[in-house]
Amino acid sequence: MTRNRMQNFSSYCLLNILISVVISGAIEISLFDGWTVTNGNQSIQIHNEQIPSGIYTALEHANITDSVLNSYNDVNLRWIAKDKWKYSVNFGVTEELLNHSQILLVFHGIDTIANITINSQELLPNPNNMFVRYRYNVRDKLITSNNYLEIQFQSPIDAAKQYAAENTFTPPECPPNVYHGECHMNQLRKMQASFSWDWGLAAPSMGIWKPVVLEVYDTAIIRDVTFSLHSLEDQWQVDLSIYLESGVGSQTPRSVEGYLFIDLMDVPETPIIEKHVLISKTTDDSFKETITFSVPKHLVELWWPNGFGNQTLYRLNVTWLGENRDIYTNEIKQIPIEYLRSKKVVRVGFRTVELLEDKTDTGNLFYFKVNDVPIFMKGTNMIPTDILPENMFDNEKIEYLILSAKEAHMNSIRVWGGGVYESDYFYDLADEHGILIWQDMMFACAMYPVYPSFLKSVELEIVQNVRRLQHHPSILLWAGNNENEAALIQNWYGTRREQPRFIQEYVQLYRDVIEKAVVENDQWHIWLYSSPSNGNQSQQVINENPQDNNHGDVHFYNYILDAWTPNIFPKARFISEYGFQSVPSMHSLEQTMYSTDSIGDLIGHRQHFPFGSIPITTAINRNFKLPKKTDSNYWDAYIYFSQINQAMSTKIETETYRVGRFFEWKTMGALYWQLNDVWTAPSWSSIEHNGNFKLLQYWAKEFFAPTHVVAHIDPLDKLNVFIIKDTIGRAPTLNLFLRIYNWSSLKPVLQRSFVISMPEKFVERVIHENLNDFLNDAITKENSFMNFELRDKTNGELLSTNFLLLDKFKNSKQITNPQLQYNITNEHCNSKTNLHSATIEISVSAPTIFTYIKIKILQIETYKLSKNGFIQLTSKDLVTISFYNRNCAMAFTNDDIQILTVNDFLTT
Ligand code: BMA
Repeated sequence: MTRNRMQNFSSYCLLNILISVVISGAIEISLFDGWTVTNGNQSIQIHNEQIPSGIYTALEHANITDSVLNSYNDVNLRWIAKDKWKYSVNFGVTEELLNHSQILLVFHGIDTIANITINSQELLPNPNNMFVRYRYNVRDKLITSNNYLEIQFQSPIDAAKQYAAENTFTPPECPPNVYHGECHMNQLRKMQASFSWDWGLAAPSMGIWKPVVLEVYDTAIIRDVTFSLHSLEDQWQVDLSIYLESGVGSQTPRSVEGYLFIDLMDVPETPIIEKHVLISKTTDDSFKETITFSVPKHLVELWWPNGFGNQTLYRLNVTWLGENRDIYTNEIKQIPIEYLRSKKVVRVGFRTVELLEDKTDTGNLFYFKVNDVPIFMKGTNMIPTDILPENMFDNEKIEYLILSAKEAHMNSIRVWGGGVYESDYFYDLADEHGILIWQDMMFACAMYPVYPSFLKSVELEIVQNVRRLQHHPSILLWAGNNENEAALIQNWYGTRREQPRFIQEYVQLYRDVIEKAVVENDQWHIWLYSSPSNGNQSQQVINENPQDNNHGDVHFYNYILDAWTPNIFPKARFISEYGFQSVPSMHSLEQTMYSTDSIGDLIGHRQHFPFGSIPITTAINRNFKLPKKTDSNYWDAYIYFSQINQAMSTKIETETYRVGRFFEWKTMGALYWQLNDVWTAPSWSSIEHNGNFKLLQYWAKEFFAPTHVVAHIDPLDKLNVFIIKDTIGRAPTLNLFLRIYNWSSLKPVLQRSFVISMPEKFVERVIHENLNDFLNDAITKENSFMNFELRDKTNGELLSTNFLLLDKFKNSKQITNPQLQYNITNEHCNSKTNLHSATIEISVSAPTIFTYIKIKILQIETYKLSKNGFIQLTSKDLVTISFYNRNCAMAFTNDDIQILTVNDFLTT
């Protein structure tokens, strides 16, 4: 994937060359290019750096260091984060520009503790929150010819240490040693995972991660537009809040006067609203105007989550036209229109969302309805798209992740609280593809300070980000934090000795500051204090047991029990995190290693989980037999088995939750941990850092299928087969085929078919029989397994396939050498796009377990197979492969791949 650093922002200004463009109406000048980056003792100077830029990226661009993601560079390059760095730029402005009333220097994102001067004058306040936009009035500080802007960054490691020493004890102080991380991340309003996590490296960057611009205008500009809907009988009532800005601090005028025009552009039948307004300043220096109007329901289509309908979006254009007057003296003045006008277009969708928590005998349900339809939320949790924040605007990468989720039939993603509020583009794509976003606020696995300036900064962070993101139809809810309530109440970080203080501080932060800021800016979305928590019915900020299966959402991790057995999983309402680690492919590991590195040591170094790889190895040993550590195929086998175990355990767990909707506890959400990775390391991800799918991602497409067949054996040895149908509308009549195979033959030993007319229900149990009734001399648990196929009876379309193992592979008898052979055919390469694809034809003579295509060539970074890790039950099967950026002159041959199967390890 290529890096595309500025796609999300307009970038128009080269050093000392000013190109003014009308963006959102006001004149905006981007200070994009020509920055110099210098370290503390000035021994390093990098010229012509472009914004967004962080220090690790700048050094890599200048060929001073290699990537922090390679080899042991996470530790070896730590000196970067311990130094102080300066970003500086020279720029000129025209005489004409200096005549305008408002000239603001706007930093959309500074990472993190910085001091800014322009022409040697300090700009205050000093930035200390990377999630906040900082604006400075520079009208009186600018000169025409050569302005000098300098941003001095303090090492975040030092700053965190210093704040921790100055403030009251706020645990956890340091991450576990195996993280190779840094301490006191919670002291800074910086991406929490940048100091290390159990899946990620520490790369505590410094820099400018979003654009720096000069905003020039004479009246006001529109910063944000928030949008809320009320569903009335045949109308949508739309409530808009329009937030304007004019200057900052004492230079903000007391009021602004002008016209607002509201145009729902894609619904020409709705009239353009024009309103003359005189708006007074609010306490936060903005100017808020609310406008309510209605849209007849028949004129617009609903917006639906993926799998339930279309994602129809409408552009809403809000334009401001200020009066031709001086904003301070009110004197009439001739002002060019571009300095009076500001425009903001947001895309909106028409949908309702509700959280339902109906009372039951044991507690409360917890589920969401969109447009009155209960939605089983299928999806995953997302960690930051990159460990370096300036790289989070790689739109190709964002698109790849969202499309991969969509392809796997997901309808939801939780943006986890240890990362960042993602880019506008991320939420735009979620809107377009129907991915509901559970949005955490950026607080994770820690207690946080509550001193007044910290809380003020948090308040600003929440207000700005809620106003920025609120209009997206994909946003489902805001949640205050990740696991901080559970951590506090279960004493994860030694808070018990001062529990009353920590409880009081928790309430202060999440209720009095964050919730208040959310509600003041957005009453349309659902608010939850934490994940996991007990939902809203409990009406508690802190609950006795945030992990209560009968209330709200839970996070469930199991590293001890056998996760291939469904009955170990909680009977919970909504599981917003669960997952298993695996090791990334050899192909990806080799891309990140130096030739001198040993693979085992590197995996060990990058395994941050405090129990190490013990859970992975234990699970592998439960089901497979690893080669000896000294054997040459040990790591290949380990990687392969770890990925099977992850895929299989997550499949069984997810299917258990999907089936849970059938039972009285009515599970209504399964978001596995985690979609993506920030580097190539053992982790819970289903997509590796370079975009390659682990087996789990291939399998997710199957276990999240909208219409799906699931078979489980319950503790009483009963075979239960369920049909799940997530879609709305009548389901077709279905054909269910149950086949039993011996491991030794491609011919089923038993076949039964059922005709099922699916009722309106979303889950139905269609078989509930003793397993023993299927067994006999020819069909034993050790020599057989079951296969299921679900088809549309009318047109034969295959809707879902599944399998059920009756025993552990280790105990199985008759697993046969399948005489696997493969051949590459149909190779195509488009020399313009370099899009290269081929078909892998695989022939076998016996059931072949979890056929795994391993790519050996390193010249391609990302590849995608049509499936992987599948049970092959036909003598010939075809898998297509596509890869990017591979030179067409290089043929793709049999030697470029290797195929592993479980059979290889069980038959001798
Ligand atoms: C949960 C998450 C993350 C973590 C994951 C795996 O606790 O919220 O903090 O990475 O589990 O341990």
